[in-house]
Amino acid sequence: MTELILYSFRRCPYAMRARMALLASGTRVQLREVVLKDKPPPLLAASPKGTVPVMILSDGEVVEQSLEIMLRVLRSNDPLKWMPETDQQLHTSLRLIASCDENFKQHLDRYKYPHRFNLPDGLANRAEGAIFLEAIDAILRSQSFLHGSQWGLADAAVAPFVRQFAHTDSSWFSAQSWSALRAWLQAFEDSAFFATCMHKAAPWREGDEVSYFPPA
Ligand SMILES: N[C@@H](CCC(=O)N[C@@H](CS)C(=O)NCC(=O)O)C(=O)O
Repeated sequence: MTELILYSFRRCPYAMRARMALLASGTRVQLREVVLKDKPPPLLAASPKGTVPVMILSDGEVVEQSLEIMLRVLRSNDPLKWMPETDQQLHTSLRLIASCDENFKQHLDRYKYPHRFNLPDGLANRAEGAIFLEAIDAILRSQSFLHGSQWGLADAAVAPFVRQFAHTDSSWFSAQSWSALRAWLQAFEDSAFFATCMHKAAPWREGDEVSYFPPA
């Protein structure tokens, strides 16, 4: 059978969430680490939009969105029970993820790289992003994880973005009153799961020896 392929970039938060879902579902893929400034032609041929992650299924189907990759692999195998159990819970998780992707991510980018957006600084966007983080902290005060009593889809989808926000100015982040959020993020960063997802891989070129995720 043809092996699954994942075009990925180690530090990309979208690719991180896809790799976490692959790991959680026990799905092995051929890993093709991409240099964003020099995307390999087979990636662009499969997915001309040119973002990562992109997963190629064994029948050649191309899955081009990180959340779609998560849902595909978890729907086919979910031993850790990362998928919400009810439609209502799935709806709640997807709403939170959409708020991260559609709103929080924009503020994160502007907070992190204000000059790219012709902004004098990222402070207004930091304040806007903080509204999402306050909401997450409130959820985490009432339940251990965004998914519920255990880590799941919403946690894996959102944590890589919260991590980037936190590391943009860690002293400022530590000074905020979000103790539940900080503990949740710290546990994620300290986990063996995270370490496996962040395993370093050399950039892939056509003809290279195959490397896999999860790594051997
Ligand atoms: N909506 C896409 C977004 C993916 C995305 O924007 N990835 C970034 C890297 S973090 C990318 O590939 N950017 C293209 C580039 O920088 O050339 C998804 O969820 O997969």
